[in-house]
Amino acid sequence: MTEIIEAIKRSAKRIAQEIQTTDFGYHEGTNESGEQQLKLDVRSDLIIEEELAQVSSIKLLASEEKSDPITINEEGRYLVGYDPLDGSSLVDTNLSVGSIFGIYEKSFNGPDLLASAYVVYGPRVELVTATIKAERFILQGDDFVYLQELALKDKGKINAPGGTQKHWYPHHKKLIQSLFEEGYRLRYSGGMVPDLHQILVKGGGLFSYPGTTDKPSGKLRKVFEVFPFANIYEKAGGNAIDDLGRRLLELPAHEVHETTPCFFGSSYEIQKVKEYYGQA
Ligand code: AHM
Ligand code: MG
Repeated sequence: MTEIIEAIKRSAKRIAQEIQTTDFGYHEGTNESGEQQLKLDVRSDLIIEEELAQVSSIKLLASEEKSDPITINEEGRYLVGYDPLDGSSLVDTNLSVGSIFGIYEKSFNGPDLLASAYVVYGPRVELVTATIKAERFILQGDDFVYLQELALKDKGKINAPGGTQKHWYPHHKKLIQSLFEEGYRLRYSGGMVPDLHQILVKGGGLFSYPGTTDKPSGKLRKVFEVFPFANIYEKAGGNAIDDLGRRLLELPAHEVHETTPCFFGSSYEIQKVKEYYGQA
């Protein structure tokens, strides 16, 4: 596990450098979700593959940018699912982006996730890991320096509602509106890494990416995005559920690119989600 985290740190430093220097143009091709890939998506994917391929305890790698998992070492214990550059469509606007990693054993199902991590490329480069606790590190020079344990309070002040409002279901509109009526503030950049990071650092709130009339299963992918963040939120004392009120980490992934509606927050906001979704 330590070796994997070290490989993640090496890739984070290389990707941070790449963001500074690679142009923002498109690569010729789309990913499995049908999204056009940037050169930066493809470069970041290669960097992570190169670094993680050096870790002999890894059996399989699955990436948001690859159709199928690739084998690293048949005898390896761990399976790693990653999103090399989440929110990359924001790079041209100079907003923050991130990399997300889930470390699994046996399968890419939620219950088999052992640990997770993400990197935020913003004004600073930060790393958050969740093995036993959720811990925050900041890149200073060549080292990731420990900053703090991340712990959510029972209730926050931030509302980060994803998805296109035109396609929200009526009960979801009511949930979001009710939080604003309680005094919650809108904080949404469109990058799930900085949006979820902000809630963790400020101590609470709700990030939602619901199922919508055009995308009933939502947009965010279980293996690369949802399960890793669910683990981090739970380790920080928060909750992470789907639209049926189930713990996200109890869900299976029938294939690695599968998506799910998802809600991450402190306990108060997650209780509100359950009420408005009829699961309380
Ligand atoms: P990506 O992995 O292709 O970058 O997509 C994931 C991103 C998340 O960071 C963000 O929460 C979401 O897409 C926003 O999507 P949209 O703007 O389509 O609602
Ligand atoms: Mg992504």
